[in-house]
Amino acid sequence: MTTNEETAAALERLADMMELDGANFYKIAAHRKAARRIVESGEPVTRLAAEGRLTELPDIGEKIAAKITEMVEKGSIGELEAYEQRFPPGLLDLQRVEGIGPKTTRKIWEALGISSLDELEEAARDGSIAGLPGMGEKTAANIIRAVKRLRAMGDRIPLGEALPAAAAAAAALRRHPGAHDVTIAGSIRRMRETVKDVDIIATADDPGELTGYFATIDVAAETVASGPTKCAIRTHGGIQVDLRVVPDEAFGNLLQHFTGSREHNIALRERALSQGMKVSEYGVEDADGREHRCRTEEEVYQLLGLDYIPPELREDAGEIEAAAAGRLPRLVEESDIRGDLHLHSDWSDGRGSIREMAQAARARGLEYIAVADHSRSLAVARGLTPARLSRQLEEIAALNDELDGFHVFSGMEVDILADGFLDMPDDVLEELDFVTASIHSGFGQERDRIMARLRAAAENPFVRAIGHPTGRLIGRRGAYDVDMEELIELAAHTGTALEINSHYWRLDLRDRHARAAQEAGARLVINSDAHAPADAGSLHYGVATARRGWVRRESVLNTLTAGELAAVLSKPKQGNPA
Ligand code: DGT
Ligand code: CA
Ligand code: ZN
Repeated sequence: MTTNEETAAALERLADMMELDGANFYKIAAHRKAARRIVESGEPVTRLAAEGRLTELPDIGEKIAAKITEMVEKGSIGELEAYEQRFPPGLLDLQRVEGIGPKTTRKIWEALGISSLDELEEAARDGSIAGLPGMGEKTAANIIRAVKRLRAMGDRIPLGEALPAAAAAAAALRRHPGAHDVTIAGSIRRMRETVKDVDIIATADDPGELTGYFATIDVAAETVASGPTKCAIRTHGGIQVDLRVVPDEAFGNLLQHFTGSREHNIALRERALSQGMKVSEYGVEDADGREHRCRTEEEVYQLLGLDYIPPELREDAGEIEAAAAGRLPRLVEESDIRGDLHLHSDWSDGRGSIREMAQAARARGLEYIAVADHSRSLAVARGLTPARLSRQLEEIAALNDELDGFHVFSGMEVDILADGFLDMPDDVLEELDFVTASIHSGFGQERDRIMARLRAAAENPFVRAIGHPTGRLIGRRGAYDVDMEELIELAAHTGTALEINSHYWRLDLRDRHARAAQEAGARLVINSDAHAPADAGSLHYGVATARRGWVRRESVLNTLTAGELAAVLSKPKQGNPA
């Protein structure tokens, strides 16, 4: 039976082949979007195809639905098979290497016959890549680095793909009448940016009945392993989910153990030993040798003489010492976030009107947004000229007259151009409420050039925030060469906020950089970078990243109310003394 994962993979492969073939950009993007929707869908694609309901999924039209149906019925897509005759499959691996697009892949393949990562790496080392027209030593060195990064990601899955699958599996388990506590554990509970698999801990009337049921839930495409208290399945999206059913009286011990991290657990165990205690997944033994089984994690930490440690902090990064001293931070929470200061509308590359984006934010409990469409140099994103921007301002003003209890701030995600200038004159930026400046080009520049650009942006009096400050895309693209210490310093003394971009590919600033920024007194802002109304929920990932970075509410600009923020924005930027 064809799984959603296989179908999505076939569509992705088809899109990759189309890229090699130089096909139309929108056609390729449509196939990729469809693949994502299939992975996200909780329903098996076989059922959707059999019932003729594929086009009910968002972003799936008749043409792509026909290809999916072909895949479901024949196990393959004819168009893809034809491509596979033309291009060796290894070319797709080359395309995944950062800095090598489809054009370069074809060039390298046609010139040197290279069609695998190993061959590519060798050719980058032995000078044959550097010898190709338009390439050089620098390209070859970049290729070696990029291949290394690609291999390091291995099979880890971005959090934003694993979490929906984990939530669906947990929800299905909770619907079983014999299930008591069902909790996601492991790296997902800690909200690590990538995860290997999903761990779920549960208690139940009859463990064997729950594990047996687990293998039959809609989310499960296949059973990987099963036993009386354990069961592992793979979802239609190809993600492994491990369920462990544990006794009620030790639920707290087991949840604590399987939440990890391994490093946190080891440090916890060592600290306990040094105080004459013991801690394991079975219980806590106190200094008098008495064994305690804990129903809750709170009891585990309490017995060890520690304040409760939120899962996002459990990385052995000082949290145990802080908990022992009663000095854990009060972390920012999703409900603290009052507004979203970076999202796009259909004025540039967004897929919702400003009104729709505002409504989606409002439905999520926010009280304001700032529209941050792209500036003109980003032509692929239909970036705004000053003239279009001024028409957008009229639309925003009209919308604000109409909205009650919600405010739309004007703004822009202005491009920091490769030469260091901003893509909009100061007299235009000055008219906007909230300007975010971001780098979208010149990623390969030397550190000095990158820093000069970021410095110019931070020192501009009208730039309130730096968007996705390192530009990394998890597993896909490395950061540009940012001196993080210097950027944080600049942010703090110019009063420019650093963004934690919530898109699960970005999570940029990442956790430890957010922590350093807070320590240096820089402001943070947690934004969705939403391109469609449905993306409003992504703030969850940004907040989790902030929490992993020990970030408190006071450090986050958009925890201010609309009125407080307006008051801040009515005055010039204010930094800390250098
Ligand atoms: P990952 O790689 O994203 O799946 O990360 P985790 O943290 O979910 O790791 P996983 O799934 O291998 O194990 C889940 C938790 O179980 C882990 O965070 C801590 C605990 N655990 C697993 N193996 C060990 C171990 O050998 N020693 C200790 N102390 N804890 C372990
Ligand atoms: Ca795990
Ligand atoms: Zn951007």
